Amino acid sequence: MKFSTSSLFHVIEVAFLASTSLVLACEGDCIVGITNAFIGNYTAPKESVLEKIAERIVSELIPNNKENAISYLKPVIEEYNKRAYDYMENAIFKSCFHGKCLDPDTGLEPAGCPDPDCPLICGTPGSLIHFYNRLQDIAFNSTASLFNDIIVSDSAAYRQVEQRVVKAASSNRRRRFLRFKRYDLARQSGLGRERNFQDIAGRGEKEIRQDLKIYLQQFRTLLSDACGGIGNGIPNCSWKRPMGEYILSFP
Ligand SMILES: *[C@@H]1O[C@H](CO)[C@@H](O)[C@H](O)[C@H]1NC(C)=O
Ligand SMILES: *[C@@H]1O[C@H](CO)[C@@H](O)[C@H](O)[C@H]1NC(C)=O
Ligand SMILES: CC(=O)N[C@H]1CO[C@H](CO)[C@@H](O)[C@@H]1O
Repeated sequence: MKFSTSSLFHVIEVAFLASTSLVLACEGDCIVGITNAFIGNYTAPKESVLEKIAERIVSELIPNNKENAISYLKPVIEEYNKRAYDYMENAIFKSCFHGKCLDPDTGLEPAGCPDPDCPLICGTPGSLIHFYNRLQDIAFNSTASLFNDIIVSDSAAYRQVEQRVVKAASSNRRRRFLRFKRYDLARQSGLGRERNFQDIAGRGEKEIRQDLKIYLQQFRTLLSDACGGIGNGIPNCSWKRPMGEYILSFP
């Protein structure tokens, strides 16, 4: 009696584990939750980098700027926010962590899968834990690559930023030019001075566009710095412990 009860239990337990391990994977809420968690965690480092870039743009290209520096970047920030979820989900799950965890040699699911620590790359919480370093690198790369995409692709959002900056920079040059001209007229020297002013006033529109793109393309490098350095394993953008707990909260 004793024997048969426990073996019955055993059968039920095995059947339960087998049936659940077939459905347990990082899908649905797990995918959405983890994607959003990384996007949320990147908010602070990303914003600090955008602020640095915006301040540099203003200080180098728009002296005497009156606007909030970050407002020049608003169109690309909005575009980024619009695309961030799909881009991150695609990078983490569609491109990497998906599918069943079956050992190619045995055709079986290895120990530790789907939880808590699964030694195959697949779509389970345990796999995200086992390959956490890879996961954190993907999240970093996705954050940096999306921003770069928006900049280098000459997206509509990027062109709006360009227009705003060029406009602010040239109205500024115009103001300075008028000031210079008044000074110049007062000194009663003529045209030669105007041409000279172009040199000190600095950049024409083309150069402003070039510089703007260079500053914006610093995003990846500055994000790496804010994260404590790619070479150091981005310690400040790992969030290994809270993220690990969160990942394992999914069955
Ligand atoms: C970074 O992300 C982009 C876009 O998802 C991808 O094309 C590229 O291969 C990734 N690079 C690395 C090193 O993962
Ligand atoms: C990384 O985090 C540590 C500990 O919170 C902090 O002292 C350090 O300044 C951070 N590094 C960067 C680049 O933000
Ligand atoms: C700094 C930060 O935002 N940490 C959060 C990262 O995401 C996990 C999972 O949502 C949170 O628990 C952390 O607080």
